[in-house]
Amino acid sequence: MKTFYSAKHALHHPPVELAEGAFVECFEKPERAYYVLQSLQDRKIGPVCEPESFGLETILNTHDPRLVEFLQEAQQNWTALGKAGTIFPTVFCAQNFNAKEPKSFLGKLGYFIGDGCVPITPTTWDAVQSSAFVALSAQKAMMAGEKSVFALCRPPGHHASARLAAGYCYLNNAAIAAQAFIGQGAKRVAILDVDYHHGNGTQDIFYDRDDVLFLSIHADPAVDYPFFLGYEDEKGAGKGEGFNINYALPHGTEYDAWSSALDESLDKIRAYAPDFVIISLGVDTFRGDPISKFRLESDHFLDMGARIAGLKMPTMFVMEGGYAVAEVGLNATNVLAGFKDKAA
Ligand code: Q9C
Ligand code: ZN
Repeated sequence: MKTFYSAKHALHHPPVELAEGAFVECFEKPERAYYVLQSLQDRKIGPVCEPESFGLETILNTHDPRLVEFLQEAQQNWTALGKAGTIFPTVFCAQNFNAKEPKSFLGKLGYFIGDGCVPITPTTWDAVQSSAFVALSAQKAMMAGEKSVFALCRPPGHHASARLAAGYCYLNNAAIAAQAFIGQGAKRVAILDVDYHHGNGTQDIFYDRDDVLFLSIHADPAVDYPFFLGYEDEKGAGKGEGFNINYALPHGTEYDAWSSALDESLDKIRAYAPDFVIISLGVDTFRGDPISKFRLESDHFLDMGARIAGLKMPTMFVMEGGYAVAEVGLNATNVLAGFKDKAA
């Protein structure tokens, strides 16, 4: 299985994030990707390839051009205000999508950023763009006939919606790839999000569509991030009704219950018969994860990969969360190795 990876992810390494009322060291840090890369090289998962560059339109097919422009120009606007250091908003428009875009950059920060978990530094955009290019390069390889590919994206993407960055995510890599598949002639794409957190950005992007089936297995939003979306009664709207499926599980969930939701998800994907499957691969369901409360063991990720391979469908993995840095490599590559062994 080919992996796409760019060292440019390390250009995004803010000193702090805002978590529960305090500035703390970022959980989403470059070491995460280094450990995953190291582990998949040690275990010979397959060749590691550099991504190529793509035109901005590949991103604008999914994202509001104003978000992209905001991210590109944030640093110069911040500097123009006489400010230095990492950019954080202090106002938010509370996900009110009827809100008007303000003229003031300080207001725009709250318009385009959903929470205190998406710090912006002078080199954040370069890393964010390269992460999207990693996903698009993997998508292109799939389109050229690869049966499975791993996009080692960093920063992650699934909390970013068309116009809003949030939860360590700036652009939605999995959604950008799904849109590219559709744009290049795929009739149906399924996105299965196994990250601990609900993929609220991805859900939002495809909520009214039937050409992208979105399924997410995650912590109950009543008690965990992203808090405002991810309930099981969110089933899609209009043409998209029935094409959004959420499994909201309680804190403390073990693999037994988690894998039942996985099996149900895989049955729904089989019934949908997509041309391509995208796995939003977060491994923050691991019991040792510092910000999560599920109880998966490292070996369970092998079984997860094997069950996904049981679909026997072209499958692209896109890295999302996973913050137990010492084990993130083992856990992520266990999914890929479990998939590979079963698919072989
Ligand atoms: N005490 C992803 O896994 N809340 N994003 C952090 C820390 C934000 C997670 C709170 C969690 C965002 C891609
Ligand atoms: Zn997560």
